[in-house]
Amino acid sequence: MILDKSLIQQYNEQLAATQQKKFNFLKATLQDEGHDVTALLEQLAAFQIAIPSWALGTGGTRFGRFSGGGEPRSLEEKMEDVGLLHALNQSSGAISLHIPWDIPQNATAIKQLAASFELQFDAVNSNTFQDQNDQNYSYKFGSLSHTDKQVRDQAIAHNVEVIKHGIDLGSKALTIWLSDGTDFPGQQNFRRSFQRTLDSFQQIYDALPEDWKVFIEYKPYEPHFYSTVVADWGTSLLFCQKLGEKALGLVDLGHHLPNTNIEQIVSRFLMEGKLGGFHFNDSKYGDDDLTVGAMQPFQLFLIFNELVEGMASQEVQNPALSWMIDASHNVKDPLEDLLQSIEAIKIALAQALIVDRKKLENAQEQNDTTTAQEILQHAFRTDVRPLLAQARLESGAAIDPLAFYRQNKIRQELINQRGVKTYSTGL
Ligand code: LRH
Ligand code: MN
Ligand code: MN
Repeated sequence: MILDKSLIQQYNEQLAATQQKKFNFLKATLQDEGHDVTALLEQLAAFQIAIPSWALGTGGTRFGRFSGGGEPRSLEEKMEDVGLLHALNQSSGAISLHIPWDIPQNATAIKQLAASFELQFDAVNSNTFQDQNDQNYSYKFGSLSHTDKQVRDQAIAHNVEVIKHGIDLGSKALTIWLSDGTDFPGQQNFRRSFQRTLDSFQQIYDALPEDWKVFIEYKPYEPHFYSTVVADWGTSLLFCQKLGEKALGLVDLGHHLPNTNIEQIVSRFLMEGKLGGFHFNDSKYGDDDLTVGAMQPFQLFLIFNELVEGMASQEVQNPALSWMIDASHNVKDPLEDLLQSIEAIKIALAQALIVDRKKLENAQEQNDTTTAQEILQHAFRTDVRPLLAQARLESGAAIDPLAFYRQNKIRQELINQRGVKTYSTGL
């Protein structure tokens, strides 16, 4: 489904007066506080978040999937959905593919299609956490860490294949998430598992083109429940440091034990110039993959606070980051869910951008804890939504993408085109 842009314009005209009123008030407030509102709008408009190809259908639990209908049935239709999101908010100008869930059969045609929706390809993801029908060896007891060299070689070859697909599409990074781990004490030797994995990573690293990066994603448990090989940010960093410059850590917000201070992890990675990117989602218990900002918006803000501070600091030398969503679940329309996630990410970014950095630094130097806390709370409690809406309006997106989506019955239109019983590939 291709959106007629004049529909968005007409819709915005209806909301323009109210938007103007809200924006003028916020603009004046922010200017009084010393902010350059034009610069803020530019930063917000430029910020793009990649949509995972596996999040466009319902998913999210191991126990069942309840399709709402109209799900994309092919990679082409997935890209159409991302194109739709991008047309609605002008903030989703990239897609991240999971292979072999989404294999680009004809890279040239896929690239052309992407260009027609103004989409780029962010990191490509490999999958050695599931067995495929045509593979020789099973990953039941691991892939890149496996005790058997033949299994490791098969998993390495898959990653090299994924890099090739990425090259054909113009992607510049490979994300590796390993499910490798153990379920019982004594099942494997921790040190040897690490060393075998390092050796496998090294071979994949050697296959990376000059201008590519590899992101090493960590996760403490699931599907294995005693240990995982890349369990935490420390292990990820260790691998990255051993591998070299192109290897960077990937922070999936759901991949932490409860109450972990993720913002501090972000700061540490940045300090070492080793942060590659994010998989945004939210959670209450574990790797829940819920809509970004649904549970812990303050944590999200604190993460962005570290990012904004770190990326602006002369002391930090970190490459540009990959911003990706990794969320999928069962009860909401996936497109609505993604619109909400993007909004939450941009709210956190905008709030982090309006933190009074000088005053905060001063309060920190003076050990004025109350003032430091007040400064962060003030930014977090500012309703920045009119700023986001203004950035959208000025870039031709819908003032309120979700309301537009509902008003124009887009899901119904997708169901009419694709059918009620549709299940897209993914989790
Ligand atoms: C693992 C994970 C990883 C996978 C994706 C489907 O939990 O976060 O990023 O590639 O889910
Ligand atoms: Mn992830
Ligand atoms: Mn995950």
